[in-house]
Amino acid sequence: AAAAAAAPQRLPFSRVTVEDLAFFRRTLPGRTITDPDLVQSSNEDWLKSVRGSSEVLLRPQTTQEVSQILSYCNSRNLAVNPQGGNTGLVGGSVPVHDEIILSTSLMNNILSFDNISGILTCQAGCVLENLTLYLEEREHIMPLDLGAKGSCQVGGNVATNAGGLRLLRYGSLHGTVLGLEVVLADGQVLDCLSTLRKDNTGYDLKQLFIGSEGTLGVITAVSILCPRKPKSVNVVFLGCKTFDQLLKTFQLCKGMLGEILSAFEFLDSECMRLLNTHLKLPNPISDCPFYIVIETSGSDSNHDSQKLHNFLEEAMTSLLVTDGTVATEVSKVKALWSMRERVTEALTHDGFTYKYDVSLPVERIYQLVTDMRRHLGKRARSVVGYGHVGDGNLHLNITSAAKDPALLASIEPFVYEWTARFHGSISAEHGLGLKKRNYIYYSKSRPAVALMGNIKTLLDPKGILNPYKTLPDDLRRT
Ligand code: FAD
Ligand code: 2HG
Ligand code: ZN
Repeated sequence: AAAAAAAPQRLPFSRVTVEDLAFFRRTLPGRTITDPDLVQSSNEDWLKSVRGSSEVLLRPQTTQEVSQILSYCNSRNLAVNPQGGNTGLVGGSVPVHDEIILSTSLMNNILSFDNISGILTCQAGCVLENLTLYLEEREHIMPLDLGAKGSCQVGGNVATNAGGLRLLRYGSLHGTVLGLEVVLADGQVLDCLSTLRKDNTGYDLKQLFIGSEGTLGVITAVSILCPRKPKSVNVVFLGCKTFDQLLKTFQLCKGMLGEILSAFEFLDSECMRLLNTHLKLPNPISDCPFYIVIETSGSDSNHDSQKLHNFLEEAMTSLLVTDGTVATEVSKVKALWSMRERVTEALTHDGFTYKYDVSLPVERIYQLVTDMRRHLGKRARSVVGYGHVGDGNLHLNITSAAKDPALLASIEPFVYEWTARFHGSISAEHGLGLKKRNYIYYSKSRPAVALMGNIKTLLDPKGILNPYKTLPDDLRRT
């Protein structure tokens, strides 16, 4: 089972029988996996921090198959764990006990793309990077981008309401997802796969499933609004002495780059140390306490570079930034981006990692890192801060040589209380999954959580979909 302290008791679901397996094999011939070696990697999360003990991995290809499986599991009272690319960071993507794993990996067909509207419709198991490559050939891009792009799937992105590196420009999936097809717990197919920008015919039901982390239904297809591929992209990597200067640079940047600004991200010198040490990525500029990654995306390279030049001149002469480098060429753009995208990977080599993903008023975000450092002293190996400054979203990560319950007790609830004091969110973009479910009350009122519970009961009366996740234990019906 999962991490001892967090592992909830198994609920009284049925156990998989030989008759159940026979049904699955008839429904999904050759795609009902029970070889423990093959099921193993789907039982463990990307961070290798939680592990389930499922003995069955199902790989449907069609919505109809998903519907048949869920209808059967619901009638048999068998628990199901929907799984996409298994890159989730809160323990939501793997079973806690013996839940059946329902993987969308083989549901990877693109259904349609409208070149005029930019609307893409595809199955949930399409890998984000493959969609990006498909769209780039058609002069478009996905409205989201994240470090896990090579493995995460669009269904998983929608199920977690993933934010990522472009949210500042293109907004959240609550705005860019136009339609969803979802299979409900009892096997009913809910077709909300609209491809309309505007549709006010009553409640916008698809929104319920965006960020529902596999607890309300299995997303089988997505239609999403994709922006045009920008003709001109520049990336700037800058260094600052203080976080206050970094914030002033953000303000200056918004004013001077305006509509071409597409990302404003940061990392601290501790992140840089981990990139240097564990991934051998050299610092592209001189050593500074803070680093900024700014991306511009526009339609006219002369116009964009003129604006960028003016901004950089102002940032340098006003001494907001101490050093910097600019990239326009694709390979250098990628290299600068990897300094930000690969921090998560670098951390995995530093030891056991405790992850926090909070939203706060932007001027507060780094204060949490310095307060945590002071609070923990020498007990932690590294305390690092990075994230999506433009969205007021900090990633605070703390490492130690091994799993350390005493260290954890010093971090939590300190970090949650700190966040609640400034009316922040204890999960800005990764969701609650298994690890954060019981901390929901730091960010949501009791009536709001109770209403979530009622919605869960309405859509999944037997609670078979991703049990033990997202909703706090005190709501769970046994
Ligand atoms: P999984 O990990 O397989 O599943 C995640 C959750 O969604 C689980 O609860 C699962 O049950 C559910 N789920 C998956 N597919 C479906 C479906 N079809 N229907 C219903 N439920 C489903 N997140 C961000 O928000 N921003 C980032 O910048 C970001 N960067 C990352 C970088 C790295 C290196 C890594 C490892 C992770 C990162 N993540 C980020 C976290 C993660 O949430 C995203 O990677 C991604 O959205 C998860 O997609 P997935 O297909 O891997 O889903
Ligand atoms: C990012 O922005 C991801 O890089 C991962 O959301 C953050 O690992 C983390 O804490
Ligand atoms: Zn992030």
